[in-house]
Amino acid sequence: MLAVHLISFFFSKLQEDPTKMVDRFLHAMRLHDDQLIDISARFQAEMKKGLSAESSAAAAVKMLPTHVRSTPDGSEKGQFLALDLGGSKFKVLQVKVREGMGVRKGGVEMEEKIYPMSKELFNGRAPELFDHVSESLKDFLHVKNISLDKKHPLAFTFSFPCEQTRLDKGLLLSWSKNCRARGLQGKDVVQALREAIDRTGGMDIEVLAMVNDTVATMMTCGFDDQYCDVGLIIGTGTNACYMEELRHVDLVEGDEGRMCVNTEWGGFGDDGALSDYITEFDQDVDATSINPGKQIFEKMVSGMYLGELVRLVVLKMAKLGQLFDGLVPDALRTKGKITTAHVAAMDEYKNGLKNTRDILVELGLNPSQDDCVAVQHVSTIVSFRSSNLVAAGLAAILTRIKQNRHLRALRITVGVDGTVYKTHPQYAKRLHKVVRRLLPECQVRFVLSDSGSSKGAALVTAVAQRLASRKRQVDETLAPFKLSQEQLQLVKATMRAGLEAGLKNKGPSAVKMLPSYVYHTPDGTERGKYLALDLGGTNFRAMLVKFKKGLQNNTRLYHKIYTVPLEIMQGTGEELFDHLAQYVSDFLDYMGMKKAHLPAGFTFSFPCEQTAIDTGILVSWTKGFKATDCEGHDVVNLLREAIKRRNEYDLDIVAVVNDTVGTMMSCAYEDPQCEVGLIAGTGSNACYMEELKNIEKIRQKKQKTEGDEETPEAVEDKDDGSKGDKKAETSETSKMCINTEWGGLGDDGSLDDIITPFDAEVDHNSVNPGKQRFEKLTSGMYLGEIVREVLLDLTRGGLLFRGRVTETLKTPGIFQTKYLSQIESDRLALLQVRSILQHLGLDSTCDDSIIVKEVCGAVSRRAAELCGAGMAAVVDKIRENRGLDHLNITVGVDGALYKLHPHFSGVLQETTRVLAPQCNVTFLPSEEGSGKGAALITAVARQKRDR
Ligand code: 0WK
Ligand code: 0WK
Ligand code: BGC
Ligand code: BGC
Repeated sequence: MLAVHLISFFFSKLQEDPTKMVDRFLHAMRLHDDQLIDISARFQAEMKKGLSAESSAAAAVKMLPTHVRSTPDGSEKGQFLALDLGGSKFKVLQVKVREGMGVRKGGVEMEEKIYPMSKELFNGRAPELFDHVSESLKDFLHVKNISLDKKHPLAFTFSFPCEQTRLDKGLLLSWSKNCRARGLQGKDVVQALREAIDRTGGMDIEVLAMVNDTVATMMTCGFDDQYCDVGLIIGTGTNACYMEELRHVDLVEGDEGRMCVNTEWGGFGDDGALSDYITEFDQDVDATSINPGKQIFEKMVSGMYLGELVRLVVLKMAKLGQLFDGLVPDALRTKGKITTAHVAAMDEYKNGLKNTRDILVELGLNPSQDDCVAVQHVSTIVSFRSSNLVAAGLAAILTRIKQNRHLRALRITVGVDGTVYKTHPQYAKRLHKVVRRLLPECQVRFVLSDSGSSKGAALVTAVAQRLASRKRQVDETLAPFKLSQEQLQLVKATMRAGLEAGLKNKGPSAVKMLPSYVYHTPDGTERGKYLALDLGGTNFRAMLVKFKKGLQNNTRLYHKIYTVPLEIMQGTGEELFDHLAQYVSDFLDYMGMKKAHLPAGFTFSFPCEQTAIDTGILVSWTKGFKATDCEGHDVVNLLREAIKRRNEYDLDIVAVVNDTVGTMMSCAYEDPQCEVGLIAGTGSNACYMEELKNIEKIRQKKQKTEGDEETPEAVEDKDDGSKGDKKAETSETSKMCINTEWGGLGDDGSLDDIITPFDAEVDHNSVNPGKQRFEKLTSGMYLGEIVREVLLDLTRGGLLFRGRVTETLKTPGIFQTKYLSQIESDRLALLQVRSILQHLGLDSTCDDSIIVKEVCGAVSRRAAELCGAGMAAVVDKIRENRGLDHLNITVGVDGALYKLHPHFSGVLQETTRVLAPQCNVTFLPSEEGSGKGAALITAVARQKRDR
């Protein structure tokens, strides 16, 4: 006998180290980093498939939208009931979030009771299963003495794959783990619960939200950690969710913000994507499961299967005589005899080996030390593979989040729950280590959900309630900006009345309708070299324009832009014009034409009363200008005097034009049908060719002067040198361009019904309160301010920026209109919106950014619609002037708002089309600004003057 022991001991010494034997036997399960990286890459590909509308239906990794759009932000509160079904335990809970007695400040109070959930119920019919759930709920209300009469909001954690169209509706796609109750697949689980609650009766429950346990776990951990954007379950089943950019979730409308996606990664490999990693043991586990071919990844990872995997491996090794001298007791042949709890026990650091012996003895074996070492090592390898696979899956998710957020390094927290992760000592540590090894550039924190997922489910419900109430309040705030067709029709009519009134009376009218003394659009005969000076909204521009012989657009332009400092815009008139004269001097130096004595056209984008082409009495400053001693003065003289004061060059200022007129002329040079000019920039204004006979103030003036002698102009008009047709033309020189100055519409209160308190505030804080009301609803100078006022109001209401009214937000002019254009561009993910807000010193959440974008959209849309209504009034007037049923006309347009804002021009055009259906209006953006137009007018005026 001793001899036998010596031989077997010697043999065993000869025999190799049992762990080496197991390593070889299970080499397919021992995954190296490059394999994990490969699996991670495959999983990333699967995620993309699941997210894209084309391939999601067939995707193995379902990537289910959860309609949870944000993680907790600290404002959730309320009392909720919660059901937690699908994990190893079925729980009913009451969750008090920051509310109710004894809840420590900012804390959450929870009461829970676990109710048995028998196999029969899981394998029976769904209605019975849900009856048991609702009866347990009713029992819980009794036990916890919670009133049955009060309406209770309920959060439902249901840990199976559901296709959700909204938070409180989800169709069960398929059962998993150990449940397969009949009659629920493809049906709405929330409806099934509501029906069961009605069947049980005697309680008033409002099921507000259904969430997957991964989502609830993420929210639970997100309560204390704002970086928690991933939820992970490694329990009976396994799964993960994370906050994905909504624009990547094809199956959900909108591309603003984020949405939590339940990956259902348990299905990874169901399409064969993991076939080269599937071992025979995995195939056996799958073949004997209730859902063969399904949840392949889950069956390699989760607690429901780890024990079985170990059993099958040990069984095979025993059969091959590598263990227990080939003894194979029945217990070892019996499914489920080795549980995951056994695997955890065997894998324990200190007592693992002892536990292994106890477990094997329990199975009716008498294991040798090596057997125990070998079996323990099998458990280690099986659990190690599980944590490695989870690490590969997590690495894929975290890499995707990093890419989504364009970050080089990602700081993130993963909220975790599940018996395997919680009770399997080595598991968590191994997982953390491998994830950090696979993603060295990521700072990953793992937080164990200490109280199950229901806190999270309650928070989802609280968030749902908060988001719903906030959306309602934001919509209420923005409703006055949403103009109805009727209101826009009314604005059109009001504008029309303003045009008519302005043409009629000599005195002040809201829409000033200022004659420009430009009688016709260019005819291509213009020749020569001209200097065009352009004082617009934000800049002063000097331009040299040359018109040469031969084909149409033969113009050469050289220009230079100068920024007019605020203190000059609001200083003295003398300083302002000295500055302009200095800019001109700099430009002539730059062009080497100081001695040229050029003819110049002066685009002056402010309302000027003109009595001739080269005079313009400034009526009133607009757009933030308020230089003194200018209003009521002839701006041409002010410039001439400034040039004289410099006494280093001379200009022949032949014409002064409004930028709308300059823009119309510039565009008419390209398209003769252009008879309207529109500026949608810092300011807002339009001009158009009006019938002379309708311009009463001209006629009146003419009649008055004609009364006492023949007026030179009239004579002048008669012959402007171009013989023949010119002669003909003068007789029917029937039109003159009118600078409407429509910015003043509403100065007489005619727009008060659509002016909101925010508009009133902007007007109040402007340098010209009560003036330019239409402009203050439509132009770039003010849109940013309107948005800021709305954001202030929403923040004061606690709906934005966590209710924190920062100095930044109170700073006028901080929200420049260019930000609107940036924020509203479709290409721009909300991230960039956030960085713009960050840049403005406004720390915002995703939801905040959504609201900011919505406010910008509402304000800019209204501006475009109002301009469209104004333009409809102008073109319809021209059509009626000419007694036409249908008018084809072109509008020359310029201005940063029209040219740079992503939606403004489209909404303006659409509104004009709808409100002036008998006009076919082409909008032609002017290429080179109004300078060319000014030069054209100067060319015509000089021809006439010098003839
Ligand atoms: C506890 C959570 C529950 C989840 C479970 C998963 O409260 O929602 O389903 O963890 O772990 P398991 O119980 O399946 O091990
Ligand atoms: C460019 C024109 C200029 C006009 C300006 C308006 O050349 O005359 O004043 O557009 O646009 P803003 O600069 O105000 O956006
Ligand atoms: C289910 C998931 C669930 C996971 C963890 C899986 O079997 O399909 O919905 O999140 O188990 O409980
Ligand atoms: C001025 C107009 C100008 C418009 C666009 C308004 O503030 O009153 O003269 O055309 O801005 O620049």
